[in-house]
Order: sequence, then C-alpha cells, then structure tokens
Amino acid sequence: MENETHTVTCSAPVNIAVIKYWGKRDEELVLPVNSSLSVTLNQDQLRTVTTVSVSRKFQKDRIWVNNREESMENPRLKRLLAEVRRLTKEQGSMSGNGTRPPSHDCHMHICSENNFPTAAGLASSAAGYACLAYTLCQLYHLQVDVSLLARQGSGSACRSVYGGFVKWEMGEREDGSDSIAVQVAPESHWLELEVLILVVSSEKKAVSSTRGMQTTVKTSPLMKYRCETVVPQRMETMERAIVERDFPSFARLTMQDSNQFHAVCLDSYPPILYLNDTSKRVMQLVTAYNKLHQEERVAYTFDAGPNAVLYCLRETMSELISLVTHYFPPTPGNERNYIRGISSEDC
Ligand code: 2P0
Repeated sequence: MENETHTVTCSAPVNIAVIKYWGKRDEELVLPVNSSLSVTLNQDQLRTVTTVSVSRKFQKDRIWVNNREESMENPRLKRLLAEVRRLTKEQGSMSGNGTRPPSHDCHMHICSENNFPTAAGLASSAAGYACLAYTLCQLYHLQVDVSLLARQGSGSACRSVYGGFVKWEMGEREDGSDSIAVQVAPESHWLELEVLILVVSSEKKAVSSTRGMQTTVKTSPLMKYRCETVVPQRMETMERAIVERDFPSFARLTMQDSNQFHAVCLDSYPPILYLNDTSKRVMQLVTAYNKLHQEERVAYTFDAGPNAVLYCLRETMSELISLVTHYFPPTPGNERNYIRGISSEDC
C-alpha cells in the first residue's frame, strides 16, 4: 500500500471563443473583466491528453509537456497543485466506490500532450489546464467545480471543461467563487454547426495572452467601453442566437467580437498585433462570400494569433473548403494546414 502508484489519464478539448475573454480584474485569481462564450471543438482533432501519477517513491513534483520536461516554477501551476492538495486534505475521504484517493503529501508526475501546435493561438493552455484540473479531480476524488480550478490555471481553460456551447460568467465576488463556466447548450443542440481551422502559422506568438491583456487593460480607452457596454449585450444576443440556432446572427456577432478584440489590441500601447496579411485576406474572402449570398453563411474568428477559425453550417462546408483551398493552397507536404472539426463532448 505504501509504495502504491495511483495513475489517471484524461483528455480535454480545445474551445474557441465567439465572445472573447481579454483582460483580468484580478491576476492572482484569474478573474476576467468581461464574460465570454465559446464553442468546444471535437476531441478527435484538437485535444490534450494528460496523465498524472502519484507515489511515495517520487522525490519531487515533475511535469513533461509534449515529451519535454518543463519547470515546476510556473506560479499558476504551483497554485493549482497547492489548491488541489488543500482540497484533498480537507475532503480526504473515500470515493463512492470505496477506494481511497492518494495522500495529499505525495509527489506527482504530470505528463501532458497536445495533438496540435502549442502556444500558436490555438488555445493550447485552455485544453491543457482543463485537462490537468479534471485529471487531478478524478485522481483525488475531489468534489469541486472543475471549471473553478481550471480557471486558476488559465482563464479560457474553464470553458473547456464542458462540451458544446459554454459561457464563462465573470462573476462579482472578490474570491472568484462565482467566476465559473456554465453550459449554454450541449453539443447535440446544433450538430450542423461545423468548424474549419486554417493554420496560418504554427510559430509561438510574440506577445503572450497574459501579457497582452495586462497592456490592454492598462492602456486601452476602448477596452472600458467594450467590457462595460458592448460585451454584456452581446452575451445575451449570442446566447439567444445559439438557443435558436440562428446562424446569420451567430456569425455576425462572432465576426464583430473578433474584430473588436483585435481593435482593443491595436488600441493598446504599445499596440499588439496578432493578425497578419493572410489573416486579413481570410477576413476579406469571408466578407465577399457572405456579400455574394446576401447573408452570413460563414463566420471568421481569430484569437491571439494569425490562425483563422471559420464556422459554417454543414451544407456550406464543402463549398467553403473548395474556396479556401483555391485561394490558400496548402503548403506542399503539410496536410495539417486545415483542421476540420465539430462541437464536442465534455472532458
Ligand atoms: C478567449 N483568448 O476568449 C481569448 C480570445 C485569446 C483571445 O482566452 O492569462 O490563455 O492564461 O488567463 O486563457 C487566451 O487567454 O490567458 C484567451 P490567461 P488565456 O479564448
């Protein structure tokens, strides 16, 4: 029993926001300045798989990400593990099936792998921290809102805990206990909604989201208007568009919110530029396509990087792929230029 090793492996999907999270009111607790809403993607295409082992034989905590050992000195990682150990000590009982969780004072080995480019604006930290929080909750049999734990690793991670359409309510309390993710609709609600990701670049981004947000909150006058006036209204309209499966409204709001997110980045000082010329050409192509059809049939959205995420209904997808491959032919030998997915299940 003393030398027993407990091991749990879980996977978590990526989520792509349609109403963007950008800016914190509390850096320590990772509390946002506005609510956000996202679509969780299909785990077949974009996911993190994490294994955590706990044993008295381990000399210290260690972590490997994509087969490379990383430092444990990351403050968010340390805080998440400390919180899990505190809860384990507090709750420390049996699980429903009578098995005892590992002790809070053993060291752990964490091994995490993404099947997509890390830190290139493809929400790798979201899937990574959601997966770690969920795996730890399983391993230690914790009774806790997993999204609350995941949020403390990386804000957007709280939304990857659920499948389908998920909102992160910014909350009001100072301790962050009401800053949690809530499912708006399950993946089965809108199966016709599909996603195409155009990997414009898989290089690591120049300005990390965490640092970019700090600059925006400190320096952008537009940001204040965005979080006080624009986002609260958009959250309601977007939720309604999803519930009613109203694609033109969903698409219009998605593009408007992506545009405003990049506008507040440009409004920051020094300015933050995540889009490149290819991203802008994708925006122009989608705009021209929608204009031709006199309604929104495709939506683009861009996170903290140049990669484009396109949403459309299934009936539009084959035409969209023909269009995209015509104007943006894939790089020879790189079949991962395009990633097609649909909405996904929970962790
Ligand atoms: C989002 N992004 O809503 C927005 C859109 C990027 C652009 O959430 O500092 O990696 O770890 O909380 O979660 C990226 O921010 O930042 C992000 P931290 P995170 O998906």
